[in-house]
Amino acid sequence: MKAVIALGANLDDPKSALELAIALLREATDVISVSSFHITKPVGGPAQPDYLNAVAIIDSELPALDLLHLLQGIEKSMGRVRTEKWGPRIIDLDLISYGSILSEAEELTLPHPRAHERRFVLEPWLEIDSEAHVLTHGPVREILHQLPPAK
Ligand code: A4P
Ligand code: MG
Repeated sequence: MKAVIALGANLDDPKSALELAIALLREATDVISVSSFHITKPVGGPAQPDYLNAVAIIDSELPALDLLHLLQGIEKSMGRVRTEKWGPRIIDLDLISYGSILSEAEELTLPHPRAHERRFVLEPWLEIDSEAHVLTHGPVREILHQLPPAK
């Protein structure tokens, strides 16, 4: 099943962090494609450095929660410490969508509840999948047209 994963980093050396996270994903799953790295302004949270964001599409047969735990294991192995909500981070791996699974559980909401409002997710995703869709909100190309321009 196809999974869309958003990667973000804005501490230390974000480029190396994204590269390492992708290498670890390749060890654990079948990575189909990876977008370029986009420099983005932080959305929400405290004053913090710009982010480097990317999206990867992988193929996986894992149950959804196992896939989430795999992503969290990669974050942990890279030294991510959870402090402030939306605060700066060494690496963030979010599961944006997984096949056609719909979930409203707090531990794993699918599609990711904020993906459709975030250019830093939608733009790299569209770059590697021109047909990208957010199950609950429609084609990424159209959602992007309706979002306010990046600040
Ligand atoms: N969780 C529920 N659904 C999911 C899902 N689909 N994928 C739960 C991943 N996790 C999911 O996540 C908090 C909880 O969400 C977890 O316990 C998990 O079970 P977290 O990674 O611990 O905390 P977080 O990342 O700080 O929170 P959250 O809500 O994921 O933050 P966001 O919404 O990802 O925002 N600006 C720019 N330019 N670029 C960024 O990458 N990122 C954020 C973080 C804010 N601003 C940003 C960026
Ligand atoms: Mg997260």
